Amino acid sequence: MKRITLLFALVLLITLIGITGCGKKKPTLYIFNWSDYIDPGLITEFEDANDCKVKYSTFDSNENMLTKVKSSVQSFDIIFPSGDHVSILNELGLLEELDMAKLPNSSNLSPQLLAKARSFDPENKLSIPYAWGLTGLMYNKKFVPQEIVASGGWNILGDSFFEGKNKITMLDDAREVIGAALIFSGYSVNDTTPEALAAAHEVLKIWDRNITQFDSDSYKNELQDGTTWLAQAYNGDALQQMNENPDLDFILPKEGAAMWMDNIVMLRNSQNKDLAYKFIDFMLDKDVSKRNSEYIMYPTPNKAAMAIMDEEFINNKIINPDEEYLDKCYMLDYLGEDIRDIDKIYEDIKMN
Ligand code: SPD
Repeated sequence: MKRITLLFALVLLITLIGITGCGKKKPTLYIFNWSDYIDPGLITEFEDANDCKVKYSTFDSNENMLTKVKSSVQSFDIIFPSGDHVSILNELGLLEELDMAKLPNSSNLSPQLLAKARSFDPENKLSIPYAWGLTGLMYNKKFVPQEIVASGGWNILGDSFFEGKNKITMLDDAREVIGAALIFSGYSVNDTTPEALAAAHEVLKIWDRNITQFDSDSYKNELQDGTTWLAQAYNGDALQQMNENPDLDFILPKEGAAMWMDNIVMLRNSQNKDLAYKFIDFMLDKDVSKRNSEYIMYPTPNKAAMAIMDEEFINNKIINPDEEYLDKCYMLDYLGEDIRDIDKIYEDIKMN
């Protein structure tokens, strides 16, 4: 008799849960983005407004992102690759073609930056430009004397002041490392001719005497505590650190810099496409985009957001350098098979 009552209670409970929706699992959106690249308050706001859960994970290089995405294609709904990797993900057949009717806020995007994005997404239908930036050198003024950085060029990486000190890092990113050496040697970051790559290789052999590690994340803390004195760094990441520590500074090298645009894409295998569209459109809202840009310290391709941005942000020359400087910068383009030549040099430098 007791057993029948217990069974009855259980059935009643299950029925009640079904009717009231209590215990119903909230829809979950899986997002994979660069580290330190979103205002976390926005994620909470999106969750509250849409009664959903966001599972947010981060990566610190396009290469790591690609390895993870390839090995677990059903793990993410939305990811944030750089332009060249939008092409790579598309070649692998992993991207969902976006339905712009579901993204009304996409009209906020800058036509000029959409035109730039056509170099990796020819019809602007696979990716939504999210942020763009430049790569330069961040250093700690407590350890690096002004005369060492006074030249203002990439040659600082090879300065004899650093010899034997093990105090310089470069990004763990083949395109950025070889790109810096190419620019210093007078070539574009996309030049893969044998002469250009040979020149970059020779320069890197010299710089490598001072380089302790190739790393895209821990250098941020290491620059604070003096473990690292000078590091190749993304401009917005540098500004985030400089806000916390006045001893840190950043230069955009005089020869020019690599420029890149990161984007939001939806994976074809996404299990939550409606929610993914809602999230992308939320990030495209001009007020949300402004808040996010001011938090991450990178300029946004959202023209409507840029129009309402605080003066301080607009006038910051690390965020918004003059046209004259931008003319010396090169967007990291998709290189197809030629990437192998870049990877070969990068591996050689890392191994020796
Ligand atoms: N913390 C965010 C860094 C974003 C850098 N993205 C672009 C890298 C291109 N090599």
